[in-house]
Amino acid sequence: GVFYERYHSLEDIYYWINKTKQDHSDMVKVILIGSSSEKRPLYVLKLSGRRDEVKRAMWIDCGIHAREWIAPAFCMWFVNYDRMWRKNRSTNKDSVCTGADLNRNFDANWCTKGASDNPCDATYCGEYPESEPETQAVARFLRSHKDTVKLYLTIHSYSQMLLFPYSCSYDEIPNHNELLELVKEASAKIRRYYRNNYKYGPGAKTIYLAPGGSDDWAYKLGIKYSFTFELQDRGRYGFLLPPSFIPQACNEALLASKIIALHVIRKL
Ligand code: 0X9
Ligand code: ZN
Repeated sequence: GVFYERYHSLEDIYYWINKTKQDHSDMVKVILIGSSSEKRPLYVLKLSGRRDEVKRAMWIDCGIHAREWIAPAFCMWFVNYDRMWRKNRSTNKDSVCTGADLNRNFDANWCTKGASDNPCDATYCGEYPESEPETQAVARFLRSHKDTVKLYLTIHSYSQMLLFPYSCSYDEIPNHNELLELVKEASAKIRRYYRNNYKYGPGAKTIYLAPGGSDDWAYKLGIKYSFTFELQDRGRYGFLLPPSFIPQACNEALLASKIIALHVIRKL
């Protein structure tokens, strides 16, 4: 955002430190380490993985020399550069925060409970349904092919779950039992073949209420077989799944895809 392309007053920087801590309380800690000759607080911003492992650390200070303004600008830039990004990269008007959650931007009970209307939040729903170019592109394509697309799969990670609509409400879909049986069978096969557990069920009940998702939107569009797969793992590595896990994670998803696709073909 444009905020990081400017120099800021000390007062602004204090505000920014506090805001960063609040918005990323799982990764950012603020430590008071002393005060300046003019008695202003000196803070350390401690960044860590979500599990807050204290094994190896790196120190950066910026602005030991007061006139070197680019130095503190770099420290802020560095902190803002977060590789565990979730959202897209759109700029939000009236906010310094970037991005909307594309899986909250579809037109399915858009921006109700389970999504946020605050551009700084990870589940920001966007300005209006399909406000984001990525959402729009997918939605347009599927709308224009809705009679041919019989099965919709969307792949996420992590938590090992096979989900179907709805996530945008607790309502049961008309073919609830059929889809439940399907994901149950898929989960059982994964357990048998790969000795790995996948939870399954409708999104809202199985994981959480989350409106504006692509699976619910696709279902409402008329695609009666619509699923979200949450792949490996269950939290040990989380989003940072080591490459050596790729083959099994993909084979598990492949097995589930096959079972579901075969069922859909039989039903055509
Ligand atoms: O919250 C999400 O968008 C998905 N979980 S994730 O951890 N990959 O972010 C779950 C999506 C379930 N389906 C819908 N919310 N429609
Ligand atoms: Zn996801």
